[in-house]
Amino acid sequence: MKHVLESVESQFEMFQILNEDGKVVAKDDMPALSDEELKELMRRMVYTRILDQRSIALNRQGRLGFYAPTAGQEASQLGSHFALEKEDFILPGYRDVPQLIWHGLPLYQAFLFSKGHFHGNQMPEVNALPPQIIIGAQYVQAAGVGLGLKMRGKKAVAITYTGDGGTSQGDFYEGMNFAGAYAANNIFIVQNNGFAISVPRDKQTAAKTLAQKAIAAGIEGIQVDGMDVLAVYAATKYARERAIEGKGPMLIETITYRYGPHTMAGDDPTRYRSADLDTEWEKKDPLVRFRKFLEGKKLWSEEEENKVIEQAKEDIKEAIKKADQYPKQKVTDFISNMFETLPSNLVEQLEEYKAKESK
Ligand SMILES: Cc1ncc(C[n+]2csc(CCOP(=O)(O)OP(=O)(O)O)c2C)c(N)n1
Repeated sequence: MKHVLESVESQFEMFQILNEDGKVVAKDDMPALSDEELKELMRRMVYTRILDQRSIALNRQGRLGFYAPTAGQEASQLGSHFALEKEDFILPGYRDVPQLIWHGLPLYQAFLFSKGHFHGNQMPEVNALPPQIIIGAQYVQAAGVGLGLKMRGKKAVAITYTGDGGTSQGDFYEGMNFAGAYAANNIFIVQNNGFAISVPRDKQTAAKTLAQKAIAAGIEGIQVDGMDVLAVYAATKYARERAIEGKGPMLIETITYRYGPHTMAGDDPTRYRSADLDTEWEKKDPLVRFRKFLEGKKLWSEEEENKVIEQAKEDIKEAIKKADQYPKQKVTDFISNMFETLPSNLVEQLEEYKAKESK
């Protein structure tokens, strides 16, 4: 009897394709990506790292508001996104803006989101919901979207993201349980970066892995090296294929790390993380690892990387200019953009503010 838990937990060994030296350790699991696709994955990670650095600087200059840094998590975010198609729906958390951008959200809108402008949450051309601040809550919404896609016979999935802290929320279980019961078209990602703001992962749960939480919902679960972009891609691709075949959702735990603070709102990670831990994780860096792999295949060069960096800086300059010049929002804007059909109390408020704004 006492070995029951151990035998469950031992099934969740971390899946990896590239080790820290960029060497393939699971040849049979190597995804079938063309050289151009492999390079595109690298381009996206480099671009996103620059976007993160610039966003932090823009925040410090007072040109961006809310911002949750992404450096360290590129493989988790972009590897999972690369397995998606345009018709798939993303239900992101506040840190998952890069996936929205690569799904088609214009950069200036991502900046407007950061400025708290309603237009940053408008996704007419992109299959996505606005980023959710309430942790875990997107799992419930995602289950609904996943079921909707299934009922309409769509060959598409709803993918959602939370962090290790989010797995302690009731919504996390409710969403997965519902999606499991209806074999909905879902992929549930937990980006386990070791900390929920300052709370370490081992204070969240006695469970050895977060992936094993799939078992209670009767769905598939896997733990993946979240610093290995190929492993994250392969796991998500597999999950997507299963889901659209009607085989139900999957939970993917990516083991990752955020180098920066939780958000730019005053968090100081040196108060809860040691410099040694940071150094340990920097050795696993997703960009360094994938760069080594690509260089080994003669697919990447410094020149190529510099081109991406210059392009990113150029795009960011244009986008922040556009976001800065975008018409300021009025109170009536965000009231009228909150619901498709406004509840009666808000109709009253809308009228009140319309009158004030016309003065
Ligand atoms: C339901 C709820 N409770 C508390 C908070 C406050 N809060 C914001 S972020 C956060 C920690 C989230 O950590 P994690 O889920 O690991 O995600 P990460 O920020 O590391 O990506 C908390 C507790 C919240 N947003 N929602």
